[in-house]
Amino acid sequence: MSIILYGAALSPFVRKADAFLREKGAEFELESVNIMPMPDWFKEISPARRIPVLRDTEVGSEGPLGTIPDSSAICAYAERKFPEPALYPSDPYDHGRAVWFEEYCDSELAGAIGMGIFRPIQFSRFQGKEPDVATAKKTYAEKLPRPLDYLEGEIGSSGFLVGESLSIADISIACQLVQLELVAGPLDAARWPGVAGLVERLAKRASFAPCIAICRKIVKQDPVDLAS
Ligand SMILES: N[C@@H](CCC(=O)N[C@@H](CS)C(=O)NCC(=O)O)C(=O)O
Repeated sequence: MSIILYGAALSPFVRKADAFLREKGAEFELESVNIMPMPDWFKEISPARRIPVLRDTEVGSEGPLGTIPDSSAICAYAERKFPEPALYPSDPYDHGRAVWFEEYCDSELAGAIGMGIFRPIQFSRFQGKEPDVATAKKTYAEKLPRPLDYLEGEIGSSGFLVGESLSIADISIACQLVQLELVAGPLDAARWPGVAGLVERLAKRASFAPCIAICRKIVKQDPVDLAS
């Protein structure tokens, strides 16, 4: 197999690259890397010390040659390597918007969900501690509504963020919200119907389902109710 994706299913950024490659119908292998602590061989190919990193063995099979770090760079690479189906719109404005949503979800949404909710709940559990529900509830109440309200208003009548078909924008939002769902249950569909519907549809796709199934086996505990 020429493509290897290094990472761990529980990372929303690995999930993004994984789902993107699956939507492309690309053959690849997800090779698990434990980053706590990060092995030396992986540090050599991950200058930012983060997962995911992709290796294309047709380009190089050892060391940094043939590797691409960062989910956004990986998706941009995969779009060129496997052009069909296109997951970045060809229209210049739509393309710009899709890249913007990718960036927004990877930064604003990921920051609130990852640092403010997932870590306080799940990392505490991994360490054998009680989940820090107070921090997660505060984030849910104070930091999550603004990005979700914004994204809710951007979802078109097609049910997608940009244009009439699935794009990197939809994959990016779903990857982060699956992270929320793993520890806090489904998003409030009465408050954010467009976002909740989009995530529900994507989570059922063959591109997302395998990774989510692995994550559910890792996160065994019942979701924490953050809304009350
Ligand atoms: N911008 C990066 C972010 C990747 C990232 O933050 N990955 C996390 C896991 S979810 C990581 O590797 N963290 C390592 C650490 O915090 O030590 C991307 O899109 O790939």
